[in-house]
Amino acid sequence: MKRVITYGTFDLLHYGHINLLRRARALGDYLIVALSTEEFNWREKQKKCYFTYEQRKELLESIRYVDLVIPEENWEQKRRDVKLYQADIMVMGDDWKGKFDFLEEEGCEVVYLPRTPEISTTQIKKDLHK
Ligand code: C2G
Repeated sequence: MKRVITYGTFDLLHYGHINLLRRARALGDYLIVALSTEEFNWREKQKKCYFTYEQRKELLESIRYVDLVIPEENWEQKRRDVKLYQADIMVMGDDWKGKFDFLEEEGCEVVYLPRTPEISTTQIKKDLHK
């Protein structure tokens, strides 16, 4: 049983997120998504979520590629998470390339996948604002 973990905000869920989740799940047999809490998003990423944590969690749990959703509350939890959840692979979009290589020290492979072009939550908000 190969276990994959990924992290993100997943606000205004879109096909770029689905492309990431589908490819991440395809690298193993079980996909854990660590979902950024509103507090973490605001404190660390200055992102204001449109949907609450519970709403974003419900959306993610309805995706066939996702097996478990856990909260992401800080930057430091990744080392603990990969041990606690016995993750074999950590997957992120390549906008994070190189940022999480330290997890290899915990025996967890780190894979950065190409982002889906032209779509982002920020872009959706901008377009809707026009
Ligand atoms: N993503 C993608 N293509 C897009 C948009 C997003 O592949 N067009 C990927 C991102 O690279 C990320 C995941 O989808 O791997 C979730 O994206 P966000 O919700 O924007 O997550 P982010 O704010 O980057 O938070 O500790 C890590 C952070 O929590 C990641």
